Amino acid sequence: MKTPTYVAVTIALTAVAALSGCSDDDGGSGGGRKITFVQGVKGDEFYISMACGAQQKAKELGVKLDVTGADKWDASLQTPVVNAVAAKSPDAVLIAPTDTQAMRQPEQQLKSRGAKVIEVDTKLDDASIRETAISSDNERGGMLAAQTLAAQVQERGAVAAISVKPGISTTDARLKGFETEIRKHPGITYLGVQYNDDDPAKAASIVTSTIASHRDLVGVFAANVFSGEGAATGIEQAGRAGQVKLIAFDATPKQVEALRKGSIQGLIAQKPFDIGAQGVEQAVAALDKKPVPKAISTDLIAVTKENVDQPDVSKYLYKGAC
Ligand code: T6T
Repeated sequence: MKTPTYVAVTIALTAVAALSGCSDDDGGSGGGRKITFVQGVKGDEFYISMACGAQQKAKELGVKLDVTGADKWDASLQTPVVNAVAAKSPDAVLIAPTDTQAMRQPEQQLKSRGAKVIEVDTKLDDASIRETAISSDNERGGMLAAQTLAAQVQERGAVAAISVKPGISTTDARLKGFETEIRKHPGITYLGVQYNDDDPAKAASIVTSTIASHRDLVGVFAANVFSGEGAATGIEQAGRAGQVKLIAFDATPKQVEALRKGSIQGLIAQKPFDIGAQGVEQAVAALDKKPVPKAISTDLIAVTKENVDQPDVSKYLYKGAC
């Protein structure tokens, strides 16, 4: 029998590959693979923007992408979501684990069922499960926030911080960066951090009661979206908008509106769209057995009333839909 030529072999292989759902690297190397994105929480424009980036990259690479998440930031609610995803045996999963420890076992189950695990935004303490972790340099972001706040309060007075809960890799790193930096400003007294369980109403009441109990309070650092939206509301309710300076992480439409109104003085915007796109790209690379860097750090941008409408800034503001 005549040896089939290279071309014939290739065609045959491709046909087999297409049937089995894995491709032979034809550039759009996603070839029908299934990837699921498990957000930290649903309804958060940070993750909605991340899903937009992931969707766009998935389309480009010919990957089928599902997006899911729990209704509240809570590991006990995220665990059943991850278990349901594992049961569907996706080829890869992008996940923002809501706790550095409690989400280890559910992620291990994903890997045991053959999925490539890509951690986006947050990560576990244990690095052995993930292919890579893609996130902002959160500690540097916290330092940037402290420098911006210190300048806003002319290096004098008492400042406080507000965050979600301990045990979240991102907000813990932001606090670490903020606290390390703010302690270098001798004229400033740091009152410590209070937690709001990712609930903007709780954040608002924490801030109003802190203002009431600390007449010398001149500034607040809010470590994420709902901490920032709540803190802005609290400062407005206390009638101290613009007097008590607020620097918040993230840049949702509501946070940007508060920036324009003057109840927020600065935002540290992440690039969730880029994190999402990178997540899918690295998932496909891992599935193609290509080398994947152990960690990828994405940029941050400081947003103020002065630069918020500049094109190279406004393109990073978060969206409520793609
Ligand atoms: O700040 C982002 C994210 O980076 C953090 O891990 C959790 O909170 C947000 O989703 C905003 O709500």
